[in-house]
Amino acid sequence: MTEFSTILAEKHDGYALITLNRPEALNALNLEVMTELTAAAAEFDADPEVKSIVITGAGRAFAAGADIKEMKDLTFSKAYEADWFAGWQDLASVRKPIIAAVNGFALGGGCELAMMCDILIASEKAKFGQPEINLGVLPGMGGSQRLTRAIGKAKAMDLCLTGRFIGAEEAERSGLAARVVAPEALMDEAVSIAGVIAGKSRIASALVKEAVNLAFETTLDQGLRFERRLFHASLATADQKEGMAAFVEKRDPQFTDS
Ligand code: CO8
Repeated sequence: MTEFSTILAEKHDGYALITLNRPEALNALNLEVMTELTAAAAEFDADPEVKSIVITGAGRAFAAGADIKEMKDLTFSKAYEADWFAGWQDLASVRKPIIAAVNGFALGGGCELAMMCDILIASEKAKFGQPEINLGVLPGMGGSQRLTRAIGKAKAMDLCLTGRFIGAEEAERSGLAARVVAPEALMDEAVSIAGVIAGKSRIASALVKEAVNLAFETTLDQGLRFERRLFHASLATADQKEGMAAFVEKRDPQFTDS
């Protein structure tokens, strides 16, 4: 595993854990974090022993947004020419399930990073928001798009136009978080979800992720057709034969990710 300086990247049995590790800056996302996190995620995506990736933050934040100190003197021409922060798209392209374990502030780019993940679980202490409006800008890593799709126009406009923060309970009620747990139970919950995913077929997980994500991109008719085709394709896998045989034989399946 490559050595990183702004994140911790660890491989565990069946899953990987990435911890944003700039607690003194509330894990603000700078270019180095983006480069390291996307590189670590790509490495784990390519590792057959890793079935899912958990992302969390060290200290009292998941991530308090893009690094304002890095951004404050950025100019349009520099940002445009470098297509600044486009690299985050690499995380959204990871094919394995990513679990966001949101331990504290998930603001601006931090909320957007959590929304790039596939299962978002929140500690009761988590706070979500898109406060870019307070800085004279707007969300830039998907907040206007993924948040609107996740919680609808009314709430997305509320959060993006006022910059107010919402707690974990409101995030779950709104459809942003899948589960809320006590702070001390957060990592156990994330690891337990990773454990459940580790028992499934890696191919089936990737098919699920691809199909669900397409729902954000396409019409219902095309999405349904795509889902059906993927289902047809799943019949070509050894894991489908094993999964269905195990059901009929009343035993646990032994998937081989093939
Ligand atoms: N960037 C840089 N440093 C930060 C950030 C940040 N986003 N957030 C916190 N910090 C730093 C603080 O400056 C402080 O450092 P220092 O000790 O050196 O002064 C340290 O973290 C602790 O923060 P606070 O003292 O402010 O802690 P509080 O408990 O008082 O407040 C808050 C916590 C409420 C989270 C507060 O820190 C805050 O409001 N942070 C900024 C939140 C924010 O506005 N986030 C949005 C940033 S913009 C963005 O994310 C755009 C993403 C799209 C990029 C564009 C792509 C094209």
